[in-house]
Amino acid sequence: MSEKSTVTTDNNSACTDGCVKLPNPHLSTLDHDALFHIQVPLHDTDTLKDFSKIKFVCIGGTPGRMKLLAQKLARELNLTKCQDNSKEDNFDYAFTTERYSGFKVGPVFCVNHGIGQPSVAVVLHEVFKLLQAAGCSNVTLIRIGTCGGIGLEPGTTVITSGVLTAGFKEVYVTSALGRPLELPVKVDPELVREISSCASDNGNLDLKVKVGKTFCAEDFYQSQGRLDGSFCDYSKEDQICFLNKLQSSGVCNIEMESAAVLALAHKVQIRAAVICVVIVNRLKCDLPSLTAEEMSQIESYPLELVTRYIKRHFSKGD
Ligand code: R2B
Repeated sequence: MSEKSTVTTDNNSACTDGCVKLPNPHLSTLDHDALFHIQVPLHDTDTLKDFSKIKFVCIGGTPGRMKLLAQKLARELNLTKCQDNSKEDNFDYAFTTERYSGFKVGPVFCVNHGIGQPSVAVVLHEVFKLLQAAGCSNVTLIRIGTCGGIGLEPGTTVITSGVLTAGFKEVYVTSALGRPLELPVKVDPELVREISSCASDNGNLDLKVKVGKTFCAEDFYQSQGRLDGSFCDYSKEDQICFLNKLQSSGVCNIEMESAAVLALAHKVQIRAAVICVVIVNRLKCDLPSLTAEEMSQIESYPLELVTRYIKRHFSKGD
């Protein structure tokens, strides 16, 4: 293989019984292994037993949002071992490192991933290793987050039905051994349908949900066609042309992690989805202009949708 070549691999692990089985032959030969960034003990039998029942991993940018989700799930679904609902932090397990924070409530593990694909890739490698070590099976991964809308107003929740990255290709571009590596990004249409059907599950809050393609960018500024970064190498006309091209390609939102999440989950055969709420209509402006209250209201929509989805699963006795 030449140093310049781009490799596309789709050699997934074959796991027919739903158990998490990672496609890395080296793992079983290591003298010592640890989860360097999340620091959940990989060899503690009590911890692994506790994690063995995980069925949902929810990830999102900030520790605060993931903590809120874990608190909401604990409150509304009675999922924790500790039945004291008056306790705000009703978690079975929680960790905070310099990099990431995680909160486990019953069969749901909520973890923050920071900004961008490198950050989400690091935490996902470690979460996947934890799931395998704990002997988990039939796990669903859901990213919840915020995004820019293409012709969509703030408050619309987008469920990703396909991802385009730079070059308008449906691949996650990373690297291995100094060579570019392209991994296919796969969406699970059944999961998208299941999640979107939860939009009207609760009469109190009718969520405005749109299913559509996502553009996954490497950066918040130039990669997303903004004019307000510290430098900008293109004109306003170029920006309009890019945003129009996104729209004509069927893209309805822009964020920064979907390609890595869906490609890495596919690589280890974990079903996954991405749910992001629009905080700015990029066809109108670059900068979100919501008040703090509007922002926290809007940020709660993906949390509400994922809670309804998980609630449905447990009410079906899954
Ligand atoms: C949405 O919001 C973050 C940038 O502000 C990033 O993580 C994303 O995808």
